[in-house]
Amino acid sequence: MIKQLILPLFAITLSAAQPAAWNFETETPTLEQGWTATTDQIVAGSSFVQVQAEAEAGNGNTALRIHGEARKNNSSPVKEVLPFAGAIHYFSATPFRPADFTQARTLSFRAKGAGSMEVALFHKATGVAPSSKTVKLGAEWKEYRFELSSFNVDKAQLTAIAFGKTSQGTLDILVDDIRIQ
Ligand SMILES: [Ca+2]
Repeated sequence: MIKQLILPLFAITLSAAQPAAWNFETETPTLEQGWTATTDQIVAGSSFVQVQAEAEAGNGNTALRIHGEARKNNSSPVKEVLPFAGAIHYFSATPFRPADFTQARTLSFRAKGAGSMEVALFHKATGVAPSSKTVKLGAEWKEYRFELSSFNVDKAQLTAIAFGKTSQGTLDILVDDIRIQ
């Protein structure tokens, strides 16, 4: 029921946000383009998030900043949905249309911030339910690298990647150099 509700809402809310293509394998000043906020507000939750490209002081680098809070949902029907707040990137111009990453082996990125965050991969077979991993963040940049196979998703039909939080708490993170290759 909830899944059936979420799918059309995702499509309506986010269909205009994506560029036609986004190259993971070339670091450019605009690497962070194509990311957009996603929260449980689409199912009347109260989590909130801001997603923006943020210039680092002094070194000319730009990173993806995700800032907000995942809040517990107390009212029906939202209580059936985990709180979530984060940034999502769809691999196709149409959200949830699959893209083929058969040739890719790893997902890597740098991140820093407080607490922990989840990195989630979506694939066609499970729709809006992603396969995710939790990473601990620190005050300094750290590189994270995962074998795509460890996510147990179909690489030929990936639909989106997201960074965020699915448990109560604030979110204040920077992510950069995101690559699937
Ligand atoms: Ca960068």
